[in-house]
Amino acid sequence: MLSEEQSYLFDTFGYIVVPNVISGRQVERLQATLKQPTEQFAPVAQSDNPLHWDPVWRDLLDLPRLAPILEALVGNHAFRDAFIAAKGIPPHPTYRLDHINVHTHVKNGFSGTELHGGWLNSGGCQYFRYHDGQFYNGLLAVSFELFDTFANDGGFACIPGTHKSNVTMPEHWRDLSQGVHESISRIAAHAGDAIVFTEALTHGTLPWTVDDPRQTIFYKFSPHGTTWSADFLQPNDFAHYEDMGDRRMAILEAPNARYSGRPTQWRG
Ligand SMILES: O=C(O)CCC(=O)C(=O)O
Repeated sequence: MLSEEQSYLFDTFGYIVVPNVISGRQVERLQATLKQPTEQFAPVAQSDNPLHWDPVWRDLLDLPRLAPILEALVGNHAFRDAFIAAKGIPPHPTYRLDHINVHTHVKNGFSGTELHGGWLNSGGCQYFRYHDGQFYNGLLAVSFELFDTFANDGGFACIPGTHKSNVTMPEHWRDLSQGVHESISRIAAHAGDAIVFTEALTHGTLPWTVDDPRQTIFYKFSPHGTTWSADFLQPNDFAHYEDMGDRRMAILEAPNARYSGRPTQWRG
């Protein structure tokens, strides 16, 4: 569930900052076990996926403070309600992990990225919708800052409200290395906080102008039946880890409608 404030802010701005989602000890463990930056371009071998690096990376799949927020923003509300009505208990998470990005390249002198986001160029998978009291998001990013980003007034930049915009952004605002227009918000966060934003929002990375480090881990979640990434994880690659319960395995299931009798169930 989202609180009343979170619901209002996410609907209005397209993002929320959730404080203290991971503990100081987890932040230290993530810093200590981070092996390499990862992106989809060029693709990282599945055997090098961060979920293999240390149990703490698998803990991020299903955090107690985040799971209800993901269910409210990405989950399949109709499926969940029907399951509860029939069985009296909630189903496993009705959303999936799409991909993970690990960013370590933002250092003093980093000039910033281009603003991007929205559904137009995504083939439809980066949508935002609100209908009948429920949120629907095609790709939801959760960014975990491993260091405070207050030093640089934020690393994450966005234009709040653009997840619902109808008019194209002035093109000369796009390249943040050429200047950051005053309408672009700088979103600061403490280590351990999570910035939760819809990829329907126009967003990017600010120029980084201080010596303080920035390391950010992005876990991006989709509805169970859709995908952004072409590189689906195989749940059975993780089944041998003792910490991988059914909830975490469900989050790794490849995109499908989750119909009964499907051949892709995580435990054979
Ligand atoms: O640096 C950031 O926080 C923004 C990253 C970004 O643009 C993205 O994940 O799509």
